[in-house]
Amino acid sequence: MSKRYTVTAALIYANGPIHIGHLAGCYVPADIYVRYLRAKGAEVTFVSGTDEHGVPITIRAKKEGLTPQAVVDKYYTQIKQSFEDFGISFDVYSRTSLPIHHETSQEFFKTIYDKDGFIEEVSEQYYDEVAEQFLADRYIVGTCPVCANPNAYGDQCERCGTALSPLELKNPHSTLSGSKPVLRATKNWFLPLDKMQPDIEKYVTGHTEWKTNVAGQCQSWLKEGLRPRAMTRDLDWGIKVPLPDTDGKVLYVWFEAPIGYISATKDWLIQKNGTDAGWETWWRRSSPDDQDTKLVHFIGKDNIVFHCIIFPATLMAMGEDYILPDNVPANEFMNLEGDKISTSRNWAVWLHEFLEEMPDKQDVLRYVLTANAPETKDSEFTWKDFQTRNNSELVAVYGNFVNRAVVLTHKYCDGKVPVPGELTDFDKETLATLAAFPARIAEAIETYRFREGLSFLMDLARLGNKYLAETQPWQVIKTDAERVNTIMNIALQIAANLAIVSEPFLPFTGNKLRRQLGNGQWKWEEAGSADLLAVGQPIEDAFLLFEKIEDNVIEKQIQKLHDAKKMNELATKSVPELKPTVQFDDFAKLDLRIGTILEAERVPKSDKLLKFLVDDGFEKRTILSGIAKHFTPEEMVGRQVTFIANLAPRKIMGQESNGMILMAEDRDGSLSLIQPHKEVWAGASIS
Ligand code: B3M
Ligand code: ZN
Repeated sequence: MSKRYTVTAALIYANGPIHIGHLAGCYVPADIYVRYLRAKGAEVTFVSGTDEHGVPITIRAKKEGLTPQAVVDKYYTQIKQSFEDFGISFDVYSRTSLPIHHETSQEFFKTIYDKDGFIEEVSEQYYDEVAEQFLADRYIVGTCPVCANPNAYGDQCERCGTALSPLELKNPHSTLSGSKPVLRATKNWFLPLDKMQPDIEKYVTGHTEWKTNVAGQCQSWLKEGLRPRAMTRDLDWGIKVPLPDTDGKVLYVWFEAPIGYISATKDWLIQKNGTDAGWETWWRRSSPDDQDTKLVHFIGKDNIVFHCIIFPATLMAMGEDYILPDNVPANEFMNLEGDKISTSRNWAVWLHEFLEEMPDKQDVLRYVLTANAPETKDSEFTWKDFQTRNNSELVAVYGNFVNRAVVLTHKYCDGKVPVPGELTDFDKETLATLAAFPARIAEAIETYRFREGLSFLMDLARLGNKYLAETQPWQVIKTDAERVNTIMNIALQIAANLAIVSEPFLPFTGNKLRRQLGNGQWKWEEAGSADLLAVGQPIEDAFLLFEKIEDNVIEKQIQKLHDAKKMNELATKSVPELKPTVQFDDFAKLDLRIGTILEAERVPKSDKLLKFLVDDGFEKRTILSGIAKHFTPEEMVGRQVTFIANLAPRKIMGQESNGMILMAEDRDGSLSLIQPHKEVWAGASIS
């Protein structure tokens, strides 16, 4: 084992609340890893924070009608709270808008610049002359050259998935002003990744232990050949480029954000000690063969190349003594109820909402997200699975074992850890199995196989259940109270072990269980022992660690998900496109009139049609209309309506219709009659 660990979890954009996908992809695994390391007594710092620059922030600000600063302030607070609530045990939750980060990333830029580590290049970029600014790729929309989608972005077409550059778009226009952007020359500073390729390749291929999804993405980038990448951008929201005459230029967000891990480490030390002295021990080697600190980045799959290629390249450009990431155990994505999680479509389980409705179920969610973690491929969260895993695993296996051990101890052993007698072969076998568990769990965690680690943990609870089921203390008590003492001692020792190995995965439960068993302060190294609990130690009264979740709770959540998506669809639905222009003469051919409905009835065998008798001023005419799902015949009688009076008669379901009643369709699909604002004479013509 290394001596010291610097563990980072992605600096998420502060442009919205966080959902279960974030937790599953990066934060829960990172937290399991760190809690385990701490329990082992390793020196570790666990840093994260929010990424507060870049176009995602400015886009959100525009959408919410706030300043970028107001957006990041709002979401920083909310995101930080959600992580705390779920027990993600960061040493510091920092933010990239802090002065310490601005200074640190500017120093990085300046150092590389002074070493001639950048190439300066003038290139042509799109400029919006109305908004008076250069346009980030996301601010340019045009027609996709591949699939002709008229709403493709400058970096990607979301319809066909093609990665694009703004220059490839046909009919580009700026989403800021709607104007047609012009090309303008601008100078930027590029990291020559092409020249660095041999070093990067050596570094990446040296890590044969990386996960295949991670290694695969790196290999495909390397195979294509790395290209110089601009580390500055023409934007106004971000960290100023620390060079003269660079107004309107900021550091590329993917240059500075990973440096945010270093700034966060400094922020942590400043909060703790009043100074950032000592930050280097977490990030730099004291000598070429100093291997004491291991750097691990937890991220989601969309951030792989930035952590495995671009950030290491930045660190290499800084000098040889920077520690490079030892591992980047990125996860794939978690889907939700058969569909991709999507913030824009509001298809997500938001953490703050989950907690409002299930305030004591953090561990249940941590459990389900880990048991289903997208470690090697995309995985799926469903509410049914959440319920099943809670009811038939956490309640029926884990909770049931602990509950039985505690209840029986109170019943047969006066609520105290009893004196064990002689061990049977079965006892010895059980204890030997127990002793092997912690190492298996540890190995799984150290190799980033958290799903497997969690399944071993549940196997330990199963071992406890099996032990009680086979030794049957409730039978034995009738004849042999001493034997029951041995049985209960062993069952309680298993429970204490369960508390230790649960702590990384299910910290709330591990802690409750530890307190129930007398508040022992065990280290990971003690796990496996059958002597964790001293004879005579009082055990607290039984309480339920997990509660059954009923069907109606789950149904409500599923309904909520669909409702939220629907609401979002309605809110973002745009009005139907305009039809092509018609000439006035064409319009004048239509005879639009007001009529009064005299009679209304349903059309037999049709659930859509209503039949009306309408007073049109000359006579009574029959008009059929497909609105039976929206109006009853009774509520239509007596109303004035707008209708087309000169539409050629049509036969519908064997009945002749002489005209058409006009309706407006609302956003949610409901229909509204078009009526004069005061009663007019039947037959009034509309022009
Ligand atoms: N902010 C992307 C994201 O929020 C980016 C991660 C930065 S990690 C240094 O998904
Ligand atoms: Zn396309």
